[in-house]
Formats: sequence, structure tokens, C-alpha cells
Amino acid sequence: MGEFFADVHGPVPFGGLDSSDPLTFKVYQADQIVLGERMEDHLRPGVCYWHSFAWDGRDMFGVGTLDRPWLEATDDEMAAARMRMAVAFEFFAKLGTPYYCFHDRDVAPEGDSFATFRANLDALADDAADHQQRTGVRLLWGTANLFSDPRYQAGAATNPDPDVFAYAAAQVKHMLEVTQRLGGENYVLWGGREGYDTLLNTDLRREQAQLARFLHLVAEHKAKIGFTGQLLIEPKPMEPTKHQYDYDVATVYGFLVGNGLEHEYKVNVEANHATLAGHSFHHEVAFAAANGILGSIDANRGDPQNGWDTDQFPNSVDDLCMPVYEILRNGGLAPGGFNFDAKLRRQSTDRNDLFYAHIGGLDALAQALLAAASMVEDDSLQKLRDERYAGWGGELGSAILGGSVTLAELERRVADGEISPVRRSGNQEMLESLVNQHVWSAGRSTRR
Ligand code: XUL
Ligand code: CO
Repeated sequence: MGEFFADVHGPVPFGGLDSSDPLTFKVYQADQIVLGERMEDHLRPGVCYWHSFAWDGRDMFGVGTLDRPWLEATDDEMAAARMRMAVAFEFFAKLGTPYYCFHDRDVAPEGDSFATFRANLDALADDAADHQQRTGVRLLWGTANLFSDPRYQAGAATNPDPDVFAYAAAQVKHMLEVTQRLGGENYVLWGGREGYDTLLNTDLRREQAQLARFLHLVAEHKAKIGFTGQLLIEPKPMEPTKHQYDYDVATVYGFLVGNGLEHEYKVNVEANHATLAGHSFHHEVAFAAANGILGSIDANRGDPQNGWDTDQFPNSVDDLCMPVYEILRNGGLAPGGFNFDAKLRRQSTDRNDLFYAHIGGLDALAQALLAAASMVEDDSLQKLRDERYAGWGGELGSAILGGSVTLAELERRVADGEISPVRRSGNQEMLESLVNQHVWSAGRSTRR
């Protein structure tokens, strides 16, 4: 096959805000230095294989609409898989972003047994290694699909049947090794069906113990094979199941600490999963950073009027800039990155739509980065936060936190009139305007 995306020669160039060409970046410039680092090195952007190359646009009401010839019925599934991979790498290279991510099942046909599947995956991983070598595109993370096959209808690690646990373990062991072989910088576990559809048939205590055992086994195997990447858990509250155990970052953190796993795993925070959990993306990133488990980001957005995981491409600088600010204040994202876990709308049927989607997403992220960097440089947000807690650095605050005062001593001091709280404003509206000022003005002076 010749080039699939024949209209685009790539890498997609920078056009600037005045460009009318939708196949140019308006803000994103990989080499632009922001806070002393290249924009690309801050964002570490990646394209996901599943939404863009392993999904044909089908939904529960209709068949596929997208032009994905390698997904059509065929007698030669390996040839179709090779075609899919060639097109995927053509896209990665033409877009010009450094990373990609995939599930084992996105690249390899299942075949009729685990042994066949493993052999298929190994053969396609060899191809991927060649494509990586040829294009310079690298693997941000790998993962195993433990939710599509009917065997996983009642979960993988949390399945009532230990045979299914074993099958999932086999799949993860192998995919962890494939990820290592391809130089993957992270390995993700998303508990797609690790949850329940009804409590009537569910033993919560058992299922949580099984999940903890599974995560220990994965961490042990990581150590055994010397995989140096990060292990990540991707929280999501529901969908496909009614309730998923990795509900949100706080739940995952509590689970990790409760099971002695907090030094083995970090989180891959997805924007649309945050809103599905009733949080903001900002909240999830800030909570992960505050607890030392911020690993990587799945960049996307939901639709405010639809409750579900619509996985749209991110396009709101307002929504992205504070998460990026927390990331910068946390020392950056590496070895994580921004994986576009986002899919086209079903009516976006032109081949170029995949470029428009990623270009738009990356431009929004780039402007968010400029705004966040401007807030870091200006430092007034942090100063205001610090001032708000200044009392904790004084005599009383240090004594309380240092454990040298008792409840009785505090009562005595309050009763004696030594302590009398004075309220101060939280200045929320002023801070909101301050953030807007950076969002609106960032990058003005450096733009060509
Ligand atoms: C599903 C989702 C997954 C994970 C990887 O909502 O986000 O694609 O990112 O399994
Ligand atoms: Co995701």
C-alpha cells in the first residue's frame, strides 16, 4: 500500500495564529523553550493506537463509519495488522509527535489460543521495533487489554474464577516484557472491568484482595525482569461496569497504601475519567501530585451535557492550564507524558480529520503550557497560597504539627485569650481573574 494519509507530507509545520491552514500548528512548536526546556520535552505528547487505528467508528447504535480498511473482515489477519501498524507509524511520523501507546490487542490478532496470540504479538513487536527505529517514534506506554474478550465479562484480577485471573496474569506478564523490549517508558493497568455490575453477586473483600495480589505479582515481575519504566494505574469510576474499584486518584492512593504498593505504582490521570468521577481534571492532577503519585496523563475531555466517557480531543485552555501548572510545580511529567486518549466523532470521516484532531489538541495543550509557565514565572499564585498558610510556620503552627502541644494545652491557651482567630479572605474571584490574565496573554511576546 502507498501512503494512506497522502494529503499530508509531514511533519506538520508551525503556521502560527494567523495561519488559515488547518494542517499547521497554531501554537505548538516542539523546539520552543519554555522555562528552560523544549515544549516537546514538557508535554511528551503521544498518540494512542486504539481510538485512532483499532476502532472504525462503531457505536452501540450503528456500524463503523471511518475509513479503516485494515479492520474489514479478512482471511489474513496478520497482513491486516501489519497494514494497520504501517499506517499508524505513517501518522505518528507525519504528525511529528514523539510517542505512541498501545494495548496488546490493538496490534495483535487474538488467534485461536494464547500461544498463537503471544506469537502474533511477538512478531508485530518486531515490526514495531523496526518502525520505531526508522521513524524515531518511541513507546510512552504499553498495556494489556483485559476487558474486550468475553472471558473478562466478570473482570480480570477480580474475577470470581481464578482461571481468568491466571489468563490475565499471562497476558500482562507478556505485554510487560514486550513493553520493555520496545523501550516503553511506562506500563499502564486500567481496570476496565475490575468492579461490579451488581453487589448482589459480589464479594467485595475477596475481589479487593485479588486485585492487590495481582498488582503485587506485576510489581514482582517488573523487578525480576529489570523493567525500569513506571507502573501506572489509571483511575476510572465506572463504565463499562457500574462501579470500578480504581474509582478516582484518592481511592487508588488509599488502596495502594492499604496494600503496601504505594512505592510501586503511580497514576495515569485521564481528564474525562476525572469528570466522570464528579471531580475536575485539575483536582485529580493536584491530588496525585500532593501525594507523590502523579505519573502520566491521558489527555481528552468529556461533554458537559453528556455524562459518559465521550473521549473527545482536549480543546479548552481554561480546563488544561491549571493541571499543567500543577505538573510544572511538581517538577514535570517525565517519564510520563500526554497521551491523546481521544477519538474522532463518528461523523469525522475525512482522513485528515485525525490530523485536525491531534493538531487542535496539541495547540490547546501548548497554550495551556505557556499560560502555566507564565504563572510559574510570575509566582503570585504560589505566593498567595504560601501567605494563606503562613501561620503554620509560626510558633503555634510548628508546635501543633511537631506534636508538642496537647488538646488540653490548646484549650487552656484559647480560654486564656492567647489565641483568637482572625478571618481572612480566600480571594477566589481575584485568583480566577489572575489565571485568566495568564491564559489570555501567555505567549504573546514570543509568537512569530
Ligand atoms: C478507557 C481508557 C483506556 C485506558 C487504557 O476509558 O481510558 O483506553 O487508557 O486501557
Ligand atoms: Co485512558
